[in-house]
Amino acid sequence: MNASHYNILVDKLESRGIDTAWVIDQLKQQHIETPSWGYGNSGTRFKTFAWQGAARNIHEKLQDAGYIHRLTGVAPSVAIHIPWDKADDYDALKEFASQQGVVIGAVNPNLFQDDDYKLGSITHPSGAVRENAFAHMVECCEIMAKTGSTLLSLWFADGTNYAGQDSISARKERMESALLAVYPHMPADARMLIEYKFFEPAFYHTDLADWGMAYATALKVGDRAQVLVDTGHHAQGTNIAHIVAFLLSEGRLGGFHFNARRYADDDLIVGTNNPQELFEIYFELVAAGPRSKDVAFMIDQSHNIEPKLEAMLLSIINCQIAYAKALIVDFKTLRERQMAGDVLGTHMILMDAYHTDVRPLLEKARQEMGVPEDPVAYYRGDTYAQRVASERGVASGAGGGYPT
Ligand code: PSV
Ligand code: MN
Repeated sequence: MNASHYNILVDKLESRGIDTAWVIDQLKQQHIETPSWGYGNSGTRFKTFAWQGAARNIHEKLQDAGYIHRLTGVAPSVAIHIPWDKADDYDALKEFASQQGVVIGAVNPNLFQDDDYKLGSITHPSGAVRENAFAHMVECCEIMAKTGSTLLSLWFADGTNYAGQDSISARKERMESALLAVYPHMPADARMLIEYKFFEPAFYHTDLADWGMAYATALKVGDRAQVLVDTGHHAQGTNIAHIVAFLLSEGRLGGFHFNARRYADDDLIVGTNNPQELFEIYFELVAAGPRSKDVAFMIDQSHNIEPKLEAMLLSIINCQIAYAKALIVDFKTLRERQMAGDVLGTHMILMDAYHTDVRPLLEKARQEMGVPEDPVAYYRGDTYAQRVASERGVASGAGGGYPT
Protein backbone atom coordinates (compact mmCIF):
# COMPACT_ATOMS: atom_id res chain seq x y z
CA MET A 1 0.00 0.00 0.00
CA ASN A 2 1.26 3.45 -0.87
CA ALA A 3 1.22 5.20 2.54
CA SER A 4 1.42 8.73 1.18
CA HIS A 5 -1.62 8.22 -1.15
CA TYR A 6 -3.53 6.83 1.80
CA ASN A 7 -2.55 9.70 4.12
CA ILE A 8 -3.45 12.38 1.57
CA LEU A 9 -6.87 10.79 1.13
CA VAL A 10 -7.45 10.45 4.87
CA ASP A 11 -6.53 14.13 5.38
CA LYS A 12 -8.98 15.18 2.69
CA LEU A 13 -11.79 13.06 4.16
CA GLU A 14 -11.13 14.05 7.76
CA SER A 15 -11.14 17.73 6.79
CA ARG A 16 -14.75 17.15 5.71
CA GLY A 17 -15.63 15.43 8.93
CA ILE A 18 -15.67 11.93 7.44
CA ASP A 19 -14.51 9.27 9.86
CA THR A 20 -12.08 7.13 7.87
CA ALA A 21 -11.94 4.39 10.50
CA TRP A 22 -15.72 4.03 10.18
CA VAL A 23 -15.46 3.88 6.38
CA ILE A 24 -12.81 1.12 6.58
CA ASP A 25 -14.94 -0.75 9.06
CA GLN A 26 -17.96 -0.63 6.75
CA LEU A 27 -15.82 -1.84 3.86
CA LYS A 28 -14.66 -4.81 5.93
CA GLN A 29 -18.26 -5.71 6.68
CA GLN A 30 -19.38 -5.61 3.06
CA HIS A 31 -20.88 -8.93 1.93
CA ILE A 32 -21.27 -9.86 -1.72
CA GLU A 33 -22.73 -13.23 -2.62
CA THR A 34 -21.45 -14.96 -5.73
CA PRO A 35 -23.62 -17.24 -7.89
CA SER A 36 -22.75 -20.91 -8.36
CA TRP A 37 -23.69 -20.57 -12.04
CA GLY A 38 -21.02 -17.89 -12.55
CA TYR A 39 -18.32 -20.54 -12.03
CA GLY A 40 -19.60 -23.03 -14.62
CA ASN A 41 -19.63 -22.77 -18.38
CA SER A 42 -22.36 -20.56 -19.74
CA GLY A 43 -22.97 -18.75 -22.95
CA THR A 44 -25.49 -17.16 -25.22
CA ARG A 45 -28.18 -18.80 -27.29
CA PHE A 46 -25.67 -18.91 -30.12
CA LYS A 47 -22.78 -20.70 -28.46
CA THR A 48 -21.29 -21.73 -25.17
CA PHE A 49 -17.51 -21.58 -25.30
CA ALA A 50 -16.21 -24.15 -22.87
CA TRP A 51 -13.63 -22.71 -20.48
CA GLN A 52 -10.70 -24.85 -19.43
CA GLY A 53 -11.01 -25.34 -15.69
CA ALA A 54 -14.61 -24.15 -15.43
CA ALA A 55 -16.34 -25.77 -12.46
CA ARG A 56 -18.27 -28.89 -13.50
CA ASN A 57 -20.37 -29.50 -10.42
CA ILE A 58 -21.46 -27.86 -7.20
CA HIS A 59 -18.35 -29.01 -5.34
CA GLU A 60 -16.02 -27.35 -7.81
CA LYS A 61 -18.21 -24.23 -7.80
CA LEU A 62 -17.94 -24.04 -4.00
CA GLN A 63 -14.20 -24.61 -4.25
CA ASP A 64 -13.90 -21.67 -6.67
CA ALA A 65 -16.17 -19.53 -4.51
CA GLY A 66 -13.96 -20.31 -1.50
CA TYR A 67 -10.92 -19.17 -3.48
CA ILE A 68 -12.65 -15.92 -4.46
CA HIS A 69 -13.55 -15.32 -0.82
CA ARG A 70 -9.96 -15.97 0.30
CA LEU A 71 -8.78 -13.35 -2.18
CA THR A 72 -11.38 -10.70 -1.35
CA GLY A 73 -12.60 -11.35 2.20
CA VAL A 74 -16.08 -10.12 1.28
CA ALA A 75 -17.69 -13.01 -0.62
CA PRO A 76 -18.51 -15.58 2.08
CA SER A 77 -21.70 -17.01 0.56
CA VAL A 78 -22.78 -18.71 -2.64
CA ALA A 79 -26.22 -18.70 -4.26
CA ILE A 80 -27.32 -22.08 -5.58
CA HIS A 81 -29.73 -22.96 -8.38
CA ILE A 82 -31.81 -26.13 -8.13
CA PRO A 83 -31.65 -28.59 -9.90
CA TRP A 84 -28.34 -27.37 -11.42
CA ASP A 85 -26.75 -27.73 -7.96
CA LYS A 86 -28.85 -30.56 -6.62
CA ALA A 87 -27.08 -32.77 -4.06
CA ASP A 88 -27.88 -36.17 -2.55
CA ASP A 89 -26.84 -35.09 0.90
CA TYR A 90 -27.29 -31.42 1.85
CA ASP A 91 -25.70 -31.85 5.28
CA ALA A 92 -22.57 -33.04 3.51
CA LEU A 93 -22.82 -30.16 1.02
CA LYS A 94 -23.11 -27.66 3.85
CA GLU A 95 -20.07 -29.22 5.49
CA PHE A 96 -18.13 -29.17 2.21
CA ALA A 97 -18.98 -25.48 1.75
CA SER A 98 -17.75 -24.69 5.23
CA GLN A 99 -14.47 -26.50 4.52
CA GLN A 100 -14.06 -24.10 1.58
CA GLY A 101 -14.72 -21.16 3.91
CA VAL A 102 -18.15 -20.29 2.50
CA VAL A 103 -21.82 -20.89 3.29
CA ILE A 104 -24.80 -21.60 1.05
CA GLY A 105 -26.73 -18.40 0.38
CA ALA A 106 -29.89 -17.88 -1.63
CA VAL A 107 -31.66 -20.93 -3.01
CA ASN A 108 -33.01 -20.36 -6.54
CA PRO A 109 -35.63 -22.79 -7.82
CA ASN A 110 -35.31 -23.34 -11.55
CA LEU A 111 -38.78 -22.82 -12.98
CA PHE A 112 -37.82 -22.35 -16.60
CA GLN A 113 -35.85 -25.30 -17.95
CA ASP A 114 -38.35 -28.16 -17.97
CA ASP A 115 -40.27 -28.88 -21.18
CA ASP A 116 -43.44 -28.57 -19.14
CA TYR A 117 -42.71 -24.89 -18.56
CA LYS A 118 -43.12 -23.86 -22.19
CA LEU A 119 -46.21 -21.81 -21.33
CA GLY A 120 -45.12 -20.87 -17.83
CA SER A 121 -44.61 -22.42 -14.40
CA ILE A 122 -46.84 -21.18 -11.56
CA THR A 123 -48.90 -19.13 -14.01
CA HIS A 124 -49.24 -21.94 -16.57
CA PRO A 125 -52.80 -22.54 -17.81
CA SER A 126 -52.58 -26.20 -16.72
CA GLY A 127 -53.14 -26.93 -13.04
CA ALA A 128 -50.90 -30.01 -13.26
CA VAL A 129 -47.89 -27.96 -14.41
CA ARG A 130 -48.59 -25.37 -11.71
CA GLU A 131 -48.63 -28.15 -9.12
CA ASN A 132 -45.20 -29.40 -10.26
CA ALA A 133 -43.75 -25.91 -10.14
CA PHE A 134 -45.20 -25.43 -6.67
CA ALA A 135 -43.75 -28.75 -5.49
CA HIS A 136 -40.33 -27.68 -6.78
CA MET A 137 -40.50 -24.46 -4.76
CA VAL A 138 -41.45 -26.44 -1.65
CA GLU A 139 -38.48 -28.75 -2.31
CA CYS A 140 -36.29 -25.63 -2.40
CA CYS A 141 -37.70 -24.51 0.95
CA GLU A 142 -36.65 -27.89 2.36
CA ILE A 143 -33.17 -27.42 0.88
CA MET A 144 -33.04 -24.01 2.59
CA ALA A 145 -33.76 -25.63 5.93
CA LYS A 146 -31.05 -28.26 5.37
CA THR A 147 -28.39 -25.85 4.15
CA GLY A 148 -29.15 -23.03 6.57
CA SER A 149 -30.16 -20.68 3.77
CA THR A 150 -32.47 -17.80 4.66
CA LEU A 151 -33.27 -16.60 1.15
CA LEU A 152 -35.68 -18.09 -1.36
CA SER A 153 -34.87 -16.24 -4.56
CA LEU A 154 -37.62 -16.46 -7.15
CA TRP A 155 -37.51 -15.57 -10.81
CA PHE A 156 -40.13 -16.68 -13.28
CA ALA A 157 -39.71 -16.87 -17.03
CA ASP A 158 -43.50 -16.84 -17.16
CA GLY A 159 -45.24 -14.68 -19.71
CA THR A 160 -46.74 -14.77 -23.19
CA ASN A 161 -45.48 -14.07 -26.68
CA TYR A 162 -48.69 -12.90 -28.32
CA ALA A 163 -51.64 -10.73 -27.38
CA GLY A 164 -54.53 -12.93 -26.34
CA GLN A 165 -52.34 -16.01 -25.80
CA ASP A 166 -53.58 -16.31 -22.20
CA SER A 167 -55.49 -14.24 -19.67
CA ILE A 168 -53.03 -11.83 -18.08
CA SER A 169 -55.27 -11.28 -15.06
CA ALA A 170 -55.82 -15.02 -14.51
CA ARG A 171 -52.06 -15.50 -14.61
CA LYS A 172 -51.64 -12.72 -12.05
CA GLU A 173 -54.03 -14.50 -9.70
CA ARG A 174 -52.25 -17.85 -10.24
CA MET A 175 -48.95 -16.16 -9.36
CA GLU A 176 -50.31 -14.67 -6.16
CA SER A 177 -51.97 -17.82 -4.94
CA ALA A 178 -48.87 -19.94 -5.61
CA LEU A 179 -46.58 -17.55 -3.73
CA LEU A 180 -49.02 -17.31 -0.84
CA ALA A 181 -49.02 -21.10 -0.64
CA VAL A 182 -45.20 -21.35 -0.77
CA TYR A 183 -44.61 -18.67 1.85
CA PRO A 184 -45.38 -20.83 4.95
CA HIS A 185 -42.99 -23.53 3.71
CA MET A 186 -39.97 -21.25 4.11
CA PRO A 187 -37.91 -21.54 7.30
CA ALA A 188 -39.27 -19.18 9.96
CA ASP A 189 -36.51 -16.58 9.64
CA ALA A 190 -36.28 -16.73 5.84
CA ARG A 191 -37.25 -14.14 3.26
CA MET A 192 -38.78 -14.58 -0.16
CA LEU A 193 -37.13 -12.42 -2.81
CA ILE A 194 -39.30 -11.74 -5.86
CA GLU A 195 -37.35 -10.85 -8.99
CA TYR A 196 -38.87 -9.08 -11.99
CA LYS A 197 -37.76 -8.77 -15.58
CA PHE A 198 -39.44 -6.79 -18.32
CA PHE A 199 -38.97 -9.27 -21.14
CA GLU A 200 -37.18 -12.47 -22.17
CA PRO A 201 -37.86 -15.24 -22.70
CA ALA A 202 -41.43 -13.95 -23.07
CA PHE A 203 -41.80 -11.12 -25.56
CA TYR A 204 -45.39 -9.87 -25.31
CA HIS A 205 -45.81 -9.71 -21.56
CA THR A 206 -43.89 -11.00 -18.54
CA ASP A 207 -46.00 -11.91 -15.49
CA LEU A 208 -43.74 -9.90 -13.17
CA ALA A 209 -42.45 -7.27 -15.56
CA ASP A 210 -41.28 -4.54 -13.21
CA TRP A 211 -40.59 -3.56 -9.62
CA GLY A 212 -44.13 -2.29 -9.12
CA MET A 213 -45.62 -5.67 -9.95
CA ALA A 214 -43.10 -7.46 -7.77
CA TYR A 215 -43.80 -4.98 -4.95
CA ALA A 216 -47.58 -5.31 -5.20
CA THR A 217 -47.18 -9.09 -5.12
CA ALA A 218 -44.83 -8.96 -2.12
CA LEU A 219 -47.35 -6.83 -0.21
CA LYS A 220 -50.00 -9.51 -0.69
CA VAL A 221 -47.73 -12.44 0.15
CA GLY A 222 -46.36 -11.37 3.55
CA ASP A 223 -43.93 -9.26 5.56
CA ARG A 224 -40.99 -11.45 4.63
CA ALA A 225 -41.65 -11.15 0.89
CA GLN A 226 -39.50 -8.51 -0.76
CA VAL A 227 -38.37 -7.34 -4.16
CA LEU A 228 -35.14 -8.40 -5.83
CA VAL A 229 -33.63 -5.86 -8.21
CA ASP A 230 -31.54 -7.38 -10.99
CA THR A 231 -29.72 -4.45 -12.57
CA GLY A 232 -30.01 -6.06 -16.01
CA HIS A 233 -33.79 -6.33 -15.96
CA HIS A 234 -34.91 -2.82 -16.88
CA ALA A 235 -35.64 -0.90 -20.00
CA GLN A 236 -32.94 1.44 -21.27
CA GLY A 237 -32.74 4.62 -19.24
CA THR A 238 -34.61 3.36 -16.16
CA ASN A 239 -33.43 5.10 -13.00
CA ILE A 240 -32.59 2.08 -10.82
CA ALA A 241 -31.38 4.23 -7.92
CA HIS A 242 -34.88 5.70 -7.66
CA ILE A 243 -36.41 2.21 -7.49
CA VAL A 244 -33.89 1.35 -4.78
CA ALA A 245 -34.72 4.45 -2.72
CA PHE A 246 -38.46 3.80 -3.01
CA LEU A 247 -38.25 0.14 -2.02
CA LEU A 248 -35.89 0.90 0.87
CA SER A 249 -38.30 3.46 2.20
CA GLU A 250 -41.08 0.84 2.01
CA GLY A 251 -38.93 -1.81 3.72
CA ARG A 252 -39.34 -4.05 0.67
CA LEU A 253 -35.92 -4.07 -0.94
CA GLY A 254 -34.82 -7.65 -0.45
CA GLY A 255 -31.69 -7.80 -2.52
CA PHE A 256 -29.82 -7.30 -5.74
CA HIS A 257 -28.60 -9.28 -8.65
CA PHE A 258 -25.74 -7.13 -9.86
CA ASN A 259 -24.44 -7.25 -13.41
CA ALA A 260 -23.83 -4.77 -16.22
CA ARG A 261 -25.90 -4.27 -19.33
CA ARG A 262 -25.85 -2.12 -22.40
CA TYR A 263 -28.65 -3.59 -24.50
CA ALA A 264 -30.73 -6.28 -22.79
CA ASP A 265 -29.98 -8.71 -19.95
CA ASP A 266 -26.31 -8.83 -20.92
CA ASP A 267 -25.12 -10.28 -17.57
CA LEU A 268 -21.68 -8.71 -17.91
CA ILE A 269 -19.12 -7.92 -15.21
CA VAL A 270 -20.63 -5.53 -12.63
CA GLY A 271 -19.76 -1.87 -13.05
CA THR A 272 -17.90 -2.25 -16.33
CA ASN A 273 -20.12 0.01 -18.41
CA ASN A 274 -22.30 1.51 -15.67
CA PRO A 275 -19.97 2.62 -12.85
CA GLN A 276 -21.94 5.78 -12.14
CA GLU A 277 -25.23 3.89 -11.98
CA LEU A 278 -23.67 1.47 -9.51
CA PHE A 279 -22.43 4.39 -7.41
CA GLU A 280 -25.88 6.02 -7.44
CA ILE A 281 -27.40 2.76 -6.21
CA TYR A 282 -24.86 2.48 -3.38
CA PHE A 283 -25.40 6.13 -2.53
CA GLU A 284 -29.10 5.43 -1.91
CA LEU A 285 -28.19 2.40 0.19
CA VAL A 286 -25.79 4.38 2.37
CA ALA A 287 -28.25 7.28 2.59
CA ALA A 288 -30.91 4.86 3.89
CA GLY A 289 -28.69 3.96 6.88
CA PRO A 290 -30.00 1.03 8.96
CA ARG A 291 -32.95 0.52 6.59
CA SER A 292 -30.54 -1.15 4.15
CA LYS A 293 -28.96 -3.50 6.70
CA ASP A 294 -30.73 -6.69 5.56
CA VAL A 295 -30.36 -6.16 1.83
CA ALA A 296 -28.75 -9.17 0.12
CA PHE A 297 -26.07 -8.20 -2.37
CA MET A 298 -25.72 -10.88 -4.98
CA ILE A 299 -23.95 -11.06 -8.27
CA ASP A 300 -25.82 -12.61 -11.18
CA GLN A 301 -23.66 -12.74 -14.23
CA SER A 302 -22.73 -15.27 -16.83
CA HIS A 303 -19.36 -15.36 -18.48
CA ASN A 304 -19.10 -16.42 -22.05
CA ILE A 305 -15.69 -15.31 -23.34
CA GLU A 306 -14.04 -14.04 -20.17
CA PRO A 307 -12.08 -15.98 -17.50
CA LYS A 308 -14.66 -16.78 -14.86
CA LEU A 309 -12.65 -16.28 -11.69
CA GLU A 310 -11.08 -13.03 -12.80
CA ALA A 311 -14.51 -11.80 -13.96
CA MET A 312 -15.92 -12.56 -10.52
CA LEU A 313 -13.05 -10.71 -8.85
CA LEU A 314 -13.60 -7.65 -11.01
CA SER A 315 -17.30 -7.61 -10.20
CA ILE A 316 -16.61 -7.77 -6.49
CA ILE A 317 -13.96 -5.07 -6.67
CA ASN A 318 -16.29 -2.81 -8.65
CA CYS A 319 -18.95 -3.23 -5.95
CA GLN A 320 -16.34 -2.38 -3.32
CA ILE A 321 -15.28 0.75 -5.19
CA ALA A 322 -18.88 1.93 -5.67
CA TYR A 323 -19.62 1.33 -1.98
CA ALA A 324 -16.46 3.11 -0.83
CA LYS A 325 -17.35 6.14 -2.97
CA ALA A 326 -20.85 6.20 -1.48
CA LEU A 327 -19.44 5.95 2.04
CA ILE A 328 -17.27 9.05 1.61
CA VAL A 329 -20.10 11.32 0.43
CA ASP A 330 -20.17 14.42 2.60
CA PHE A 331 -23.75 13.87 3.74
CA LYS A 332 -23.77 16.73 6.21
CA THR A 333 -22.96 19.40 3.62
CA LEU A 334 -25.17 17.62 1.10
CA ARG A 335 -28.20 17.95 3.37
CA GLU A 336 -27.41 21.63 4.02
CA ARG A 337 -27.17 22.37 0.31
CA GLN A 338 -30.34 20.38 -0.38
CA MET A 339 -32.22 22.50 2.16
CA ALA A 340 -30.81 25.63 0.56
CA GLY A 341 -32.07 24.48 -2.86
CA ASP A 342 -28.54 24.49 -4.26
CA VAL A 343 -29.15 22.32 -7.32
CA LEU A 344 -25.61 22.06 -8.61
CA GLY A 345 -23.88 22.37 -5.25
CA THR A 346 -25.58 19.15 -4.16
CA HIS A 347 -24.75 17.39 -7.37
CA MET A 348 -21.10 18.43 -7.15
CA ILE A 349 -20.82 16.96 -3.65
CA LEU A 350 -21.94 13.63 -5.00
CA MET A 351 -19.66 13.81 -8.01
CA ASP A 352 -16.70 14.78 -5.86
CA ALA A 353 -17.09 11.48 -4.00
CA TYR A 354 -17.59 9.66 -7.28
CA HIS A 355 -14.39 11.08 -8.77
CA THR A 356 -12.29 10.31 -5.69
CA ASP A 357 -9.80 7.49 -6.06
CA VAL A 358 -10.88 5.28 -3.15
CA ARG A 359 -8.50 2.42 -3.86
CA PRO A 360 -6.17 3.31 -0.94
CA LEU A 361 -9.15 2.81 1.42
CA LEU A 362 -9.79 -0.61 -0.05
CA GLU A 363 -6.13 -1.54 0.21
CA LYS A 364 -6.22 -0.59 3.86
CA ALA A 365 -9.42 -2.58 4.45
CA ARG A 366 -7.89 -5.60 2.71
CA GLN A 367 -4.70 -5.27 4.73
CA GLU A 368 -6.76 -5.35 7.93
CA MET A 369 -8.76 -8.35 6.66
CA GLY A 370 -5.55 -10.20 5.86
CA VAL A 371 -6.33 -10.66 2.15
CA PRO A 372 -4.21 -9.56 -0.82
CA GLU A 373 -4.20 -5.78 -1.30
CA ASP A 374 -4.63 -6.30 -5.03
CA PRO A 375 -6.70 -9.49 -5.52
CA VAL A 376 -6.42 -9.40 -9.33
CA ALA A 377 -2.62 -9.12 -9.27
CA TYR A 378 -2.54 -11.94 -6.72
CA TYR A 379 -4.78 -14.09 -8.90
CA ARG A 380 -2.62 -13.45 -11.95
CA GLY A 381 0.50 -14.45 -10.06
CA ASP A 382 -1.12 -17.49 -8.48
CA THR A 383 -1.32 -21.04 -9.80
CA TYR A 384 -4.93 -21.78 -8.80
CA ALA A 385 -6.42 -21.19 -12.28
CA GLN A 386 -3.74 -23.29 -14.00
CA ARG A 387 -4.13 -26.02 -11.42
CA VAL A 388 -7.90 -26.35 -11.84
CA ALA A 389 -7.50 -26.11 -15.61
CA SER A 390 -5.25 -29.15 -15.63
CA GLU A 391 -7.26 -31.04 -13.01
CA ARG A 392 -10.68 -30.37 -14.51
CA GLY A 393 -9.93 -29.97 -18.20
CA VAL A 394 -12.69 -28.76 -20.48
CA ALA A 395 -16.21 -29.73 -19.39
CA SER A 396 -18.33 -31.06 -22.22
CA GLY A 397 -21.59 -29.64 -20.94
CA ALA A 398 -22.57 -26.36 -19.40
CA GLY A 399 -21.65 -27.61 -15.92
CA GLY A 400 -24.89 -26.32 -14.52
CA GLY A 401 -26.16 -23.12 -15.88
CA TYR A 402 -26.96 -22.75 -19.48
CA PRO A 403 -27.35 -25.31 -22.21
CA THR A 404 -24.56 -25.79 -24.71
C1 PSV B 1 -32.96 -14.42 -15.22
O1 PSV B 1 -32.47 -13.68 -16.29
C2 PSV B 1 -32.02 -14.39 -14.03
O2 PSV B 1 -31.63 -13.07 -13.77
C3 PSV B 1 -32.60 -15.03 -12.82
O3 PSV B 1 -32.09 -14.46 -11.65
C4 PSV B 1 -32.14 -16.42 -12.93
O4 PSV B 1 -32.24 -17.16 -11.76
C5 PSV B 1 -30.69 -16.15 -13.34
O5 PSV B 1 -30.85 -15.12 -14.31
C6 PSV B 1 -29.93 -17.32 -13.87
O6 PSV B 1 -30.49 -17.79 -15.07
MN1 MN C 1 -31.15 -12.35 -11.83
